[in-house]
Amino acid sequence: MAEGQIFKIHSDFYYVHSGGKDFECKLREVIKKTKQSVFVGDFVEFNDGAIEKILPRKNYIPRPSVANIDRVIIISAVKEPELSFSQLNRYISFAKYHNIEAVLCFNKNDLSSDDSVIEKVFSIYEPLGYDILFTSALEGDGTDDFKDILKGKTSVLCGSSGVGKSSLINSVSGLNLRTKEVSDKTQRGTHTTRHCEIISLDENTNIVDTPGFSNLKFDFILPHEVDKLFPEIYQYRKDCKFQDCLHINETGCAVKENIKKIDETRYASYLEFVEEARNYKEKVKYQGTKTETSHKRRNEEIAVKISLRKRQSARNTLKQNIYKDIDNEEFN
Ligand SMILES: Nc1nc2c(ncn2[C@@H]2O[C@H](COP(=O)(O)OP(=O)(O)O)[C@@H](O)[C@H]2O)c(=O)[nH]1
Ligand SMILES: [Mg+2]
Ligand SMILES: [Zn+2]
Repeated sequence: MAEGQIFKIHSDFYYVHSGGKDFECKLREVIKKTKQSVFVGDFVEFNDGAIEKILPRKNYIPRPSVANIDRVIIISAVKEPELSFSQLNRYISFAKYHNIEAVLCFNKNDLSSDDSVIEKVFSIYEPLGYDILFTSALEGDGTDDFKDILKGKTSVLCGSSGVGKSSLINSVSGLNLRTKEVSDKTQRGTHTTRHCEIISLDENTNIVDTPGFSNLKFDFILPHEVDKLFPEIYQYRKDCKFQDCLHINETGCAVKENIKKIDETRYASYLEFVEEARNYKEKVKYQGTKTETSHKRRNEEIAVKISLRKRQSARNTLKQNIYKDIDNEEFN
């Protein structure tokens, strides 16, 4: 039995990297029967072109799904597109939720001569403990640091379209990923991202090429759990008068008492995510109610039973979504 890591999945085929070689594998029936999910990045035991066992995961990100990541590198552009702190906080909180270390990279530094952006970025994110990098894929500034950051790890790059993810990868890898400027004609044969795939830069350094994390919404977490994603807010929570305080306008809220110490854009993001989490809570509640009314006309007694079961399962889903894959003690 050999051990290896899945680097690509294509319909029924699983491509496993092991001992410097690549193997095309299928899943053994036993694994199919368990309905276990199998992700790019999973370490597996395989034999004769058949995967026998999926080894425990360190972590994973869903949609697009990829497992066993060392870090997420969040790429923003300082300009074109304009730097969005809201989007940045979204990625940061997402990585935190999945208990994955994040590094912040600000690309297209050649387009800005405005040091206030740099200062603002450092003043907000350095105290939170993030590694911060300013780069220009175009001019090659900071790309050595970018290369160093990747070294010896498996990194997922995320960031909005057009910030320069492909350009950065190209600048340090000798790969030729498609960038926006390439015309339609020449795109053929170059790399386009539809599925997650692990690209190996050397034996210990991998980047995961993903189709992107568009429409990331905090619709899988309860409103009063959102503060755990913001350490600078969470530190005050124990002093709030109410245990389920959302730190919005409750009396005796220690967060509001210390609001001047919290960056405005961070707090704005916190409120935004709480709102999304609220919508989710409502949606789950509504699913339960709807079932109840539609069954009422037929049989009052059955209806109540069904709706209760439905509600319970909705609640379970809610809980599962929250506690799924969280190794972080803070969340348990
Ligand atoms: N000025 C400048 N343009 C860049 C830089 N990096 C990428 N670009 C340009 O930004 C556009 C989007 O880059 P791309 O790598 O495709 O972004 P992606 O969508 O994040 O993969 C392309 O036209 C690149 O040439 C940079 O550091 N400076
Ligand atoms: Mg790209
Ligand atoms: Zn509070």
